[in-house]
Amino acid sequence: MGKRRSTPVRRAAATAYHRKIWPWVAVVAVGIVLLIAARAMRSTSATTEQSSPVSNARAPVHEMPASSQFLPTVENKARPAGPAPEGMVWIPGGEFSMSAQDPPDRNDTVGMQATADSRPVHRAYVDGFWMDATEVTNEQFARFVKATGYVTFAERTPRAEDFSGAPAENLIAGSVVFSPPDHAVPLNDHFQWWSFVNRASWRHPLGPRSSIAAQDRLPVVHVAYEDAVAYAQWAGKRLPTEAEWEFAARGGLSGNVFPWGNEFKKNGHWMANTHQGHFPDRDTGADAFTGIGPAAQFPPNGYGLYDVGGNVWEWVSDWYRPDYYAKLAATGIVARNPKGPAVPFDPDEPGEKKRVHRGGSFLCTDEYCSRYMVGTRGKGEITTGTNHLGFRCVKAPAGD
Ligand SMILES: [Ca+2]
Ligand SMILES: [Ca+2]
Repeated sequence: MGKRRSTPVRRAAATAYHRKIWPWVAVVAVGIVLLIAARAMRSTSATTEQSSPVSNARAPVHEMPASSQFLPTVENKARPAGPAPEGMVWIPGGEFSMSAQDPPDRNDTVGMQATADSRPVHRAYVDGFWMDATEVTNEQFARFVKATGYVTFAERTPRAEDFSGAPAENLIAGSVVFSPPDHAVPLNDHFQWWSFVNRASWRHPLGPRSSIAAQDRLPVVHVAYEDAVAYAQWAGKRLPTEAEWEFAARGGLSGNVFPWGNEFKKNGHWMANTHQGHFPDRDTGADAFTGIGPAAQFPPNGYGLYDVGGNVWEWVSDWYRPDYYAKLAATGIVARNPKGPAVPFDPDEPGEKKRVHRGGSFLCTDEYCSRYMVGTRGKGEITTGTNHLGFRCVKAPAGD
């Protein structure tokens, strides 16, 4: 594993990433309380949330329901003519209830504060679109790079003229890598398992001695937001909005904790690549994958999407603000094709420009990060890639 040396900007990026998860870490320090809280939420959800049959009726756009509870997803009926673009599935769009479930009897730090910025439940509408069935893979990204000569953010060596005063030895390319200790560590020190690694990149996910040989089907990682946008533009696609991503991830259901329902293991079967064992030092791989896994190894959701829970986090195009949902709800009308706030703001790090991440990763566990829960949100500084962050694309139907 590479040494932890970084340029100011890379160090800032790495620090931003670390600080991003700081609130979670702080909460984990009282792990037993969190476990109880998370399980209580799931138990509550399992008994109060209802999966709803999908309607074919087009949703009228109307005033926001007064209820803060989840209401049925109402899909659009129209579907574009012709075959699906390669590797994509049709997401009908429509009206749905967005966010993580508000516990009915409290407004606390349920599930690692997983729902603190995804409240309240509010109604949104999105038009239909095509979506990549899987996270963008190494094979797909390699084709893009071969065709364009694109160099990702993590691969670029910072220029001295951009960082006056920075020692030359600190002007190095690299990215943030999960580097777990071989023993249990306190969960309040994320530097125990995250490191800035010199020359880590999508080609070398764990550092310069690693490679992606024979890993064509693994999702590409270490992509900054601009890298994901560049790929999408080359492919004739774009990144999804957060609302599009959540509509798609819910698969036509409403109010479920996970993309597949309310039970983490459906009929006893693993449904996503997450982390089992003691975090961060021991991933047992009980779900068949220790660390990252190839795309599409678990059942798809109701729309045919794989890995919308777990494996790698996914960039979406919305800027991050923790109060965005509250502002939408306060308008009193259904949010129509919401695209996020005009400017980013994270009170934890006011100077950072962050966009939203969704879906959790192979590092998420109910004792540390439970954001494979479908309504929950993540966030990340836009130049910071890691080896558990990727993306997938969407595309408007022909004629739109
Ligand atoms: Ca796993
Ligand atoms: Ca994912």
